Amino acid sequence: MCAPQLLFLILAAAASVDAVTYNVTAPTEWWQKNVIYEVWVESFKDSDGDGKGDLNGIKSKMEHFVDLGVTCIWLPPIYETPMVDSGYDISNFTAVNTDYGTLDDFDALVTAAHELGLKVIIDFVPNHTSDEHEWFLKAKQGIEPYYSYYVWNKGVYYGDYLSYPNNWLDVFNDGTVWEWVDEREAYYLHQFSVHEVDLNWTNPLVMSEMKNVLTFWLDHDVDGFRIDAAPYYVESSTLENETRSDKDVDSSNYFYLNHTQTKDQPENYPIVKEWKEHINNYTASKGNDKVRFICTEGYSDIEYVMKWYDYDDDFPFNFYFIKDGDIANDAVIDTAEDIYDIFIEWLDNMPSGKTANWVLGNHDMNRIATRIGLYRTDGLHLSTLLLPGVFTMYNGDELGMTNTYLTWAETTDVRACSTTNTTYTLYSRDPVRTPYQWDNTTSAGFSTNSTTFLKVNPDYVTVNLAAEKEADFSHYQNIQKAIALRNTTVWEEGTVDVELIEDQMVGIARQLDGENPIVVLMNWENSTVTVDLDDYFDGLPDTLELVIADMYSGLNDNVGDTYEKSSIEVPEHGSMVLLGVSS
Ligand SMILES: *[C@@H]1O[C@H](CO)[C@@H](O)[C@H](O)[C@H]1NC(C)=O
Ligand SMILES: *[C@@H]1O[C@H](CO)[C@@H](O)[C@H](O)[C@H]1NC(C)=O
Ligand SMILES: *[C@@H]1O[C@H](CO)[C@@H](O)[C@H](O)[C@H]1NC(C)=O
Ligand SMILES: *[C@@H]1O[C@H](CO)[C@@H](O)[C@H](O)[C@H]1NC(C)=O
Ligand SMILES: *[C@@H]1O[C@H](CO)[C@@H](O)[C@H](O)[C@H]1NC(C)=O
Ligand SMILES: *[C@@H]1O[C@H](CO)[C@@H](O)[C@H](O)[C@H]1NC(C)=O
Ligand SMILES: *[C@@H]1O[C@H](CO)[C@@H](O)[C@H](O)[C@H]1NC(C)=O
Ligand SMILES: *[C@@H]1O[C@H](CO)[C@@H](O)[C@H](O)[C@H]1NC(C)=O
Ligand SMILES: *[C@@H]1O[C@H](CO)[C@@H](O)[C@H](O)[C@H]1NC(C)=O
Ligand SMILES: *[C@@H]1O[C@H](CO)[C@@H](O)[C@H](O)[C@H]1NC(C)=O
Ligand SMILES: *[C@@H]1O[C@H](CO)[C@@H](O)[C@H](O)[C@H]1NC(C)=O
Ligand SMILES: CC(=O)N[C@H]1CO[C@H](CO)[C@@H](O)[C@@H]1O
Ligand SMILES: [Ca+2]
Ligand SMILES: [Ca+2]
Repeated sequence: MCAPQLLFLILAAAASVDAVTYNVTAPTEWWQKNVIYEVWVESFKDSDGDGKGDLNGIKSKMEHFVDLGVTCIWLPPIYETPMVDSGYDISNFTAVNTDYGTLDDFDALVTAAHELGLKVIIDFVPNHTSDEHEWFLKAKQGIEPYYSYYVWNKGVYYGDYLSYPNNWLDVFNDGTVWEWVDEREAYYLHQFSVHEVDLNWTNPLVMSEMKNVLTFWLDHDVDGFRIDAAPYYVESSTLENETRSDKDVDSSNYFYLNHTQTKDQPENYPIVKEWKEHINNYTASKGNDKVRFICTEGYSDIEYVMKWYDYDDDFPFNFYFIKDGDIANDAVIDTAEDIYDIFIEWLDNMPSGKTANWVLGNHDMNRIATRIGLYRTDGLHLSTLLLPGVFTMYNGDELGMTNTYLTWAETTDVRACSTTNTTYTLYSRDPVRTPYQWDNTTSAGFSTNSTTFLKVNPDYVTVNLAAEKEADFSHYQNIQKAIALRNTTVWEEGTVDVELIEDQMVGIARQLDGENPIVVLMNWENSTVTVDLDDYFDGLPDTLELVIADMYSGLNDNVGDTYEKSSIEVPEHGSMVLLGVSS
């Protein structure tokens, strides 16, 4: 009785495998295999004891990138700045912030990175300049061509009463985007802080100035650019009011309105395409075959995000683990199905032949470990690292760093300071920007100074790189192992199959003829799942070896064991990476 019944079950199971399998375009260029590591300059490593990170600090830690296996570092703005918005308010696009070092220090950093085979990309911030930029200082005096570099408006009279041209609100919740300048008797537009003045992207001179900025940094040998705030370049020229959103927030809050006039305008896309062409022209003019890439930052609905791919953007950041489309809310990642949906949404919508990418954290968002719990961070990292595409990691996430609690008095972030002592924690980005935790010495090894620009997370005594390197098992070591697995043909070219298993587990299989497949099982919930892989995936070998187990799975001692594919027990909120054993 038993044997035929078993056979029937197997057949039924095989027939029920109706998974969508995605083909993967094999990477041909270096950046397509990247793990990009975001180095938040201010908080990474202080070389001179002033309590702030700097370029020489980063240069002194190059071995960290190599050890972890990252292939590219991304430096957020390192430019001259009054530091109103952590350096995104730039007063000179071609000068280095003196707190961080000099242009020579930058060159030395790039050289040191290149010697180790690492790439360096930098932030390009074209939406706005600081109000202290020389262009704006001249614009305020009415000097052309600088006046027309910015977006001015004389306002609207209601009888004798002069008011803003429309109801647009800035992203940082200060209220209107319009700021009055007496000398000019006009308002200028700012989509972010009042000290970040939007450039006029319908002015060809602005394009030509910003191309010069790109050329300047290309001459300093950068490998590409991460392009800031891409949905915000051009605003609707009709200046129409935006309509009320359905959000129950204060009328000065950005989310009070639907941003149909100030965000995702069609004119933004060709601008980025032109920069990419400019970069390609630069490369051609140098007569070498160095490949440089760009990627764009923008939180929008999927249709607007995917459109970047059609305009020669190598990839738009995939922020769906971070925010929902319209950035009002943190992305919902409460269930295995939420995660499955995010994976599938990107893979389904991405134009064919393009490179996917995954982001779990950055300098603007709550730490991923804080959001989903430390006991689940390995699982989400292992899954996303082993899907095809570029992975962008925020410094410290490889250690399982969590948000640092800061009081209102300790808060410095411009986005939070415009709010109140009871609501600031909803807006402050300081908790994710505290110093990197190198070891258990003074200031976590970040600085010799015991006072640092933001305080060190008190958990540094145990949560630090040195400890995680020494430990038998750690978040760091797991992530390091997953990164190493990306250097395989099956990761590069294998098909990808993503499955939702019993509504509480996400399974991923990467397969390629002649190669041992990679299988990731991530159990999101607090109960054990026993799975027969044949119910979900075709063509796996009978046995698989456990190569990585998450920190809290209780399976750390089982690494190296083999499992039968017909019955794999995945512990509560446990994750496993298995490698097929060839028969
Ligand atoms: C993937 O490639 C295989 C072999 O080239 C082909 O048969 C299959 O239709 C492709 N699948 C998809 C979803 O494009
Ligand atoms: C230590 O850091 C604090 C704050 O970052 C700074 O005010 C102080 O000058 C620094 N001390 C030294 C010796 O540089
Ligand atoms: C930016 O700084 C550089 C180096 O100090 C200087 O040569 C250049 O004139 C400055 N540019 C502007 C627009 O202020
Ligand atoms: C636009 O919004 C402002 C501020 O709410 C309001 O005063 C003005 O009447 C609106 N204009 C139009 C054309 O609706
Ligand atoms: C932007 O620049 C264009 C071209 O120089 C100019 O015609 C226009 O008036 C400027 N726009 C604003 C809003 O200042
Ligand atoms: C405003 O946005 C909400 C979603 O936040 C959407 O449901 C609504 O249809 C939008 N309204 C308009 C007028 O676009
Ligand atoms: C790139 O070079 C081509 C050929 O010289 C030229 O036609 C084009 O305008 C250049 N593109 C940019 C963005 O400078
Ligand atoms: C917040 O600020 C108000 C007024 O500035 C003060 O009365 C109140 O005690 C503060 N609340 C907290 C929680 O600090
Ligand atoms: C500090 O770190 C060192 C090296 O990682 C370790 O040997 C030592 O036990 C740690 N001390 C404390 C108090 O945790
Ligand atoms: C990737 O694997 C190849 C051999 O397959 C090896 O030579 C190379 O060193 C590996 N690269 C990294 C970064 O691990
Ligand atoms: C699931 O397990 C984690 C870690 O043991 C625990 O922190 C969390 O509260 C549990 N959740 C539920 C719903 O039981
Ligand atoms: C994720 C990110 O880089 N966000 C930046 C977007 O642009 C604004 C203004 O430049 C910055 O404040 C954000 O940090
Ligand atoms: Ca320093
Ligand atoms: Ca703009």
